Amino acid sequence: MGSFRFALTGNPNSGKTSIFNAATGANQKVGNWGGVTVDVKEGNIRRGNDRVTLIDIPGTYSLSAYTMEELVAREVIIKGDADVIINVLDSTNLERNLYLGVQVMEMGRPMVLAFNMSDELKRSGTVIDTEALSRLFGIPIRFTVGRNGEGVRELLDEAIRVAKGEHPATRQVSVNYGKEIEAAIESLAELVEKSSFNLRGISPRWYALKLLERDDEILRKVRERVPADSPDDNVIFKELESRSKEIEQLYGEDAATIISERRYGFIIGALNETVNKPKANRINIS
Ligand code: GDP
Ligand code: MG
Ligand code: K
Repeated sequence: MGSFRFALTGNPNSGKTSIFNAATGANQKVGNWGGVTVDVKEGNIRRGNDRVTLIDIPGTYSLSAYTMEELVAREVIIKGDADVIINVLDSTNLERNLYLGVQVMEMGRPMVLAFNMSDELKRSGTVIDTEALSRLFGIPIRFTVGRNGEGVRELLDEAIRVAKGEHPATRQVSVNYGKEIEAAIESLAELVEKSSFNLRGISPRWYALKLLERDDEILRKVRERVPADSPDDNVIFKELESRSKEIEQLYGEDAATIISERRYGFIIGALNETVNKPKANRINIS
């Protein structure tokens, strides 16, 4: 018996609200969190002896910019105080949807993936080896159809198992960004962890990545921790500047570009191994 909070994240139109509605029915209320830039909705569910509060972002976010999608996801994760993140993906568009998915994985919170739109996927004839993909990511995957609620119970039960620490496959994989960037991540993560900066349950590695990616919000938050220091006196910024310069000299491109390329490479590699698209109909010319 337990009481858990699950937050829904994912790209716009991946099916979050459909899953939220299928799971919570009429049992919903608009949440009121201080200082949150996005509205939130909470719904309560009982599964056997367990109580689950599910969190969604109502409204349509036509914010298709990658960085905006990620900012919304991260706000819900950090402020929603969620035990488990349910990241919803349009399974017919995994290459794009996993870009956000992997960034959420990098936050290091317990997680489940909903491969939604599985009705469309089936129609397309594409077959995904979710068992292999789940092993690769170290995260459970469930097929869902948000529109009619198919698979939503199983998804919630999976998330409950993760929340209770009962799931065998919850070892989150991390993208390997290459020797120099990994070294920079390691040293920045250590500095972030040692500082007075409040990690809010998010992995130090994620903060290190965001710093190397020149993420405005995280740069600002790290800067706020040392109001008395000039940026030059701040050990985190000093390390960031020297590592960034090193990486840029080595690759001829900034760290953010390399990180983004490697993240895509990881996703494409994972999908190449696990997704089988139907062969295009052969055109008979003879
Ligand atoms: P959100 O932006 O992530 O909250 O996505 P919504 O739940 O609003 O869904 C976006 C659109 O996709 C809506 O028109 C839904 O009816 C539709 N939709 C959601 N889930 C599914 C699904 O599993 N299969 C199909 N075919 N459509 C879906
Ligand atoms: Mg929605
Ligand atoms: K970013």
